[in-house]
Amino acid sequence: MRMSDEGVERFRAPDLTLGIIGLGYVGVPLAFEAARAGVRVLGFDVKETVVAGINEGRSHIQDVPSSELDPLVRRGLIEATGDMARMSECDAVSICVPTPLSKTRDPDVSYVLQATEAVAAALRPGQLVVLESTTYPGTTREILLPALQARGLEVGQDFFLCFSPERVDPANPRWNTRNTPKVIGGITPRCTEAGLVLYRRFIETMVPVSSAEAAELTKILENTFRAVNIALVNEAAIIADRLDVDVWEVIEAAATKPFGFMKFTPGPGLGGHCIPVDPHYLSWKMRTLNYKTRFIELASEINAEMPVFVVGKVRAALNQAKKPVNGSRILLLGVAYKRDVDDVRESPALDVLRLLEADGALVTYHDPFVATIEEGARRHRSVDLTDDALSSADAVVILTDHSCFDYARIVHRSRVLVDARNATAGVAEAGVVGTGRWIVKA
Ligand code: SAJ
Repeated sequence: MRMSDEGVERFRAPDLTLGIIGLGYVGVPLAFEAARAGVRVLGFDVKETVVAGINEGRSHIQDVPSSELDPLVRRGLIEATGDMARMSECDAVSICVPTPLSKTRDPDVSYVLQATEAVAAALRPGQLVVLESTTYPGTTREILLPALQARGLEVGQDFFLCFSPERVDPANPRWNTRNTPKVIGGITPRCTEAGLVLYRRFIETMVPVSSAEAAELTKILENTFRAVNIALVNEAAIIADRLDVDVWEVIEAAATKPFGFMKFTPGPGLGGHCIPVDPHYLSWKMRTLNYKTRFIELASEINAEMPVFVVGKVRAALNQAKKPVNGSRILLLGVAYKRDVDDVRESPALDVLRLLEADGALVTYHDPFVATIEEGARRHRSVDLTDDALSSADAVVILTDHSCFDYARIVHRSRVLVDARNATAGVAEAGVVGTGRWIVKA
């Protein structure tokens, strides 16, 4: 069975249909950019609410407003479905499903496997398949390729297969799916070529590399770089604390170096669904090759220590106010994993909450982006940030430095205040108590 003669050129056709499996923070912006460039998109998702919402022109993704999605849906350029059999309608398929960690902190590629099975079941000559989900080097060749070739089709001849990592940074005001350079590596050079033809229709800059593994490792390196450097400044914070030095002052001073230094800032730990997770995919893969990725393991240990360090500061601040943690009313400000997002996945704030409750504190939180959180068997609701909520708390703890917070008001109204993000640095009334600027009032 030979590929249709069009081969790579097929992906230039005006009547191309691009399938996107997974309509989340990666899939929806990808669908949006492709459709805006005139490529018909058929999105696949297992959540009926997501499918229904998209088909009604409603976006559930911060970075793609419904007002911009709706016209594309009405023009028939974006359609969503839960029917995986419709994969056969697609000339190309981008797989944008989650790649989380399992409970044992090992790669969970179950979503990738499910998507691969659906693509393989409908695979036909001429199709291009691209995995975008962040994963360990070797996934494309070891998992997707055998499943697809089992259909009797030859990669690079009868179909194309690539890896092209997503580089979506939610809420980033400058970089989006269209203008962020996109790496791509195929199982064969013709696979890479096919991927370049497709993506160059709606991505400004494509960066071809020599193999799927090179593309997979590129993405993991990018995010491991962040995890390790964040761990470095977190260890610097612990070191500075023991030396009675203000780590933020030191980092600001180091950042004046115009070359050879890149600023990262300490905080309550490492959150998000990318940075804390992706390096463990590489660790796991390298263990199968009898190699221990020491930087990754050490960074993970140090980043995991930060919630304990912050709780230590809360304990010290309450102690100065002659109060035990046990029985104290503690208000957490911000539980999202980083500023101005609504995502709590792997958020260190949840660790801080868990540790304080384990010590008997009565913990509430306020986060304008996060209405409720499930912590163990407990459900917490975000409380209103009233003056009374601030002044009646035995301690207030800033864990996420959302831009919308009025830090002068928080400093003024709080009796005891711990700042894990140095968010109150510019507030005149913020007295520094103890080392660094962790304890702002006590
Ligand atoms: N963090 C620090 N100190 C820092 C930077 C981050 O403690 O100096 C913490 C954050 O609060 C958060 C975690 O680390 O809890 C991760 O922060 P992040 O800025 O890396 O945020 P993410 O997870 O949204 O990372 C995404 C990534 N994008 C992709 O994977 C496509 C990452 O590669 C981007 O570099 C990052 O956004 C970004 O630059 O914003």
